[in-house]
Amino acid sequence: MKNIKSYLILMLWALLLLGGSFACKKTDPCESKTCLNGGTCDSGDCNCTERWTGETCGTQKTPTSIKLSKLELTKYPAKTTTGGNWDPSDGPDVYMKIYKGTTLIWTGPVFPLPLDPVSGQNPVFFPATKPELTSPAEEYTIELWDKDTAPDTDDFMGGLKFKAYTETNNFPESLRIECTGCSTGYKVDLEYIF
Ligand SMILES: [Ca+2]
Repeated sequence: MKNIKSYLILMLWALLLLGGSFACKKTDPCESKTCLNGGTCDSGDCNCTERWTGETCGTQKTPTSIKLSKLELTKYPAKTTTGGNWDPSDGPDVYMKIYKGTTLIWTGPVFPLPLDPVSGQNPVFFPATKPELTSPAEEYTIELWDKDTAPDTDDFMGGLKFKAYTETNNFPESLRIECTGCSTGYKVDLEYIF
């Protein structure tokens, strides 16, 4: 009788140990989960960083707007379309404009010096009020103008259409708005706002 009791106690311990070991074998749901783009796993779910969403943080979140923090002029015409000088005595004094469709959304500061097209130096603008693209996935137009004094009106030097955002562009820090054969070119730094 005593042996049976000891046997039963032993069996009970064996069952408890077995049960315990099964409990320990419960796998971590994060072990088989990969969270992309800096996302972290918590109980099998990915916590994504600001810019990303989706099951594994692999889908871009569309920013609410994009600000242009730095605008570099990479190309501009030395002469007018008729071969004349922009200004009689020196190079053009330029500024940029940005349109959404036909609506002017931003006019930049005039570059402090007349441009010297042979210098090879790209004029760079750090606007106090940054242009803000409030519909980032839509098309905008950037234009270059030569400032003139009244009664002369400012001269259009060239412009390009651009999109600062696509669903798969991986959030570049800067964007080149350029094309072969175009009279003007731009490089802009992008700030994403969510
Ligand atoms: Ca001028």
